[in-house]
Amino acid sequence: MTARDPQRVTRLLEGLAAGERGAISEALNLVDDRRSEEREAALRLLDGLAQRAGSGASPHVHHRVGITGAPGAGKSSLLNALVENLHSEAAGIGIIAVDPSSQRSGGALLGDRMRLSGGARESGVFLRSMAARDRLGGLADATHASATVLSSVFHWVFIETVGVGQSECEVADLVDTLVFVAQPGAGDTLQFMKAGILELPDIFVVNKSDTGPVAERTRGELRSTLGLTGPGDGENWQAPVLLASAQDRHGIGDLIERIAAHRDHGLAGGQLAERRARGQVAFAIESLARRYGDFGLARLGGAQAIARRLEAPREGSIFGAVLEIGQQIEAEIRGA
Ligand SMILES: Nc1nc2c(ncn2[C@@H]2O[C@H](COP(=O)(O)OP(=O)(O)OP(=O)(O)O)[C@@H](O)[C@H]2O)c(=O)[nH]1
Ligand SMILES: [Mg+2]
Repeated sequence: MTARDPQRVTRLLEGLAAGERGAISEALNLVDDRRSEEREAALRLLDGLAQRAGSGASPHVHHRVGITGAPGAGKSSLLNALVENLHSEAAGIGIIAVDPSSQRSGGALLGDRMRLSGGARESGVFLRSMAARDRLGGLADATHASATVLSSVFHWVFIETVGVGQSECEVADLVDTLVFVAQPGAGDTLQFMKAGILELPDIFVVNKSDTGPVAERTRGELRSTLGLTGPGDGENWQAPVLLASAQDRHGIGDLIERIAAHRDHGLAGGQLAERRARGQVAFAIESLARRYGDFGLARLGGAQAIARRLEAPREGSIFGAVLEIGQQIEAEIRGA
């Protein structure tokens, strides 16, 4: 397919630069294609996007935000409210909804609601659902690649995932800001303490505040539990615990302000750049491991050695580095 259409990557890069919806869809399909013959084209496309971003006025022009939380906590509803609120900014919004299963499709629900809210298609909101069930924990490469495509077009990129512990760890470094949506009275705090990942979210929001005092109580619990992990100072971001109601559109403006404040904090202190670099390495290792297996990685000294190499300063994008390392692994295998 690639051989028959050598101009495909160039055409997609042009289409994305023009913000064409057809090009966005096709690019997302390409970077999510698991067939090996499409892999090189996907990496070349991503490399082209990264180079273009690097040559722009600001390398940090977009903002990737993860929305996580238990099933039914109201992630899609809150996202819908955020999108309505951000609409007026006209900066463009891309959304990746990682569906936990085919039965409960938050992404489809969100899509339906956006159609209901009207005008979303024309006004620069783009939604893509990804099935999580056949990913076997491998969120990093598909999410990073899709987010790279969307953030080449849109200022805001939201990624909705169902949080059950492991997925927060996976997604935390793939986004600039991680928002955890808690259910009133659902024992989220306890679950979090057990999983030992309370420190991952940058912002907590107890949704469904319209249901009464139990939301306020959950907020208090979360706050005191977070207090145990030590107070923030000028350098460390102290995760706020907010109250909101997606249903009543309460607390949405405050949530947006905190999300923006977290990005500004990370930009000023350098944490944002560090985090993006970690996310890139996670992407690269997962992508190489999926293609070549542990056996292939061992040819270049194993995953840790490759990660160290990727952490070192490099010319060019992470996608170019993945292509190059892949070629080296292939050469080693051929030579063996
Ligand atoms: N009372 C109340 N109900 C809400 C609120 N936000 C969401 N809900 C309801 O909670 C249910 C789940 O909402 P979703 O937005 O689909 O939740 P989700 O976290 O995206 O769910 P999954 O994607 O399936 O994990 C729906 O019935 C919503 O109508 C809120 O602020 N108040
Ligand atoms: Mg949902």
